[in-house]
Amino acid sequence: MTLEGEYEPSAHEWVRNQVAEYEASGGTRANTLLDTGIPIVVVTMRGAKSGKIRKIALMRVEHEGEYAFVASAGGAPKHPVWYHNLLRHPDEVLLQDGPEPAPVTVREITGAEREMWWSRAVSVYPPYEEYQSRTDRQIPVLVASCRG
Ligand code: F42
Repeated sequence: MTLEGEYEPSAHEWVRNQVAEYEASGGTRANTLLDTGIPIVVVTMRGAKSGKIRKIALMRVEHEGEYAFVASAGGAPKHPVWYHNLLRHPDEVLLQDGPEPAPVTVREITGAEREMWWSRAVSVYPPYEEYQSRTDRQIPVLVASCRG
């Protein structure tokens, strides 16, 4: 499964290398965050302005077939750019968690639903809590559901 369009690799070399290795190995290599041993997933999307195909890696936060995408960007003052892409094109998203990417629909969550997913995300990757303490922005949480 692919999205039609011109692929523009991430501006971050370590991210584009991790995405490339993950895809080339069918998710058997480069499938954790550096040496933490914590699993990641690869998300393919359409750029909000360029319309190009963009790919990023995110921590794997999964529950009953749905996934949370946490727009932490390490606690940076601004949301990561991919957050705007996903809001602009929520139905042009692929999620790769293993050998093959699959189509998903993405939506931002708030309130109690966000709190529930936030605690799931922090239990997978505790540094998210630290990232939130570094910034005044509330770190957005999106949920990806399989698109039939
Ligand atoms: N980032 C997270 O936020 N959360 C995570 O859980 C996470 C885990 C993770 C695990 C492994 C790994 O290797 C990286 C991980 N990252 C995580 C980092 C993540 O993959 C992204 O690199 C990071 O969040 C920054 O995303 P970004 O979309 O802000 O990337 C920037 C640097 C970027 O690529 N900018 C491009 C550029 O040319 O400067 C533009 C990209 C783009 O999408 N442009 C849009 C377009 O239209 O094409 C325009 C969008 C607009 O509105 O301007």
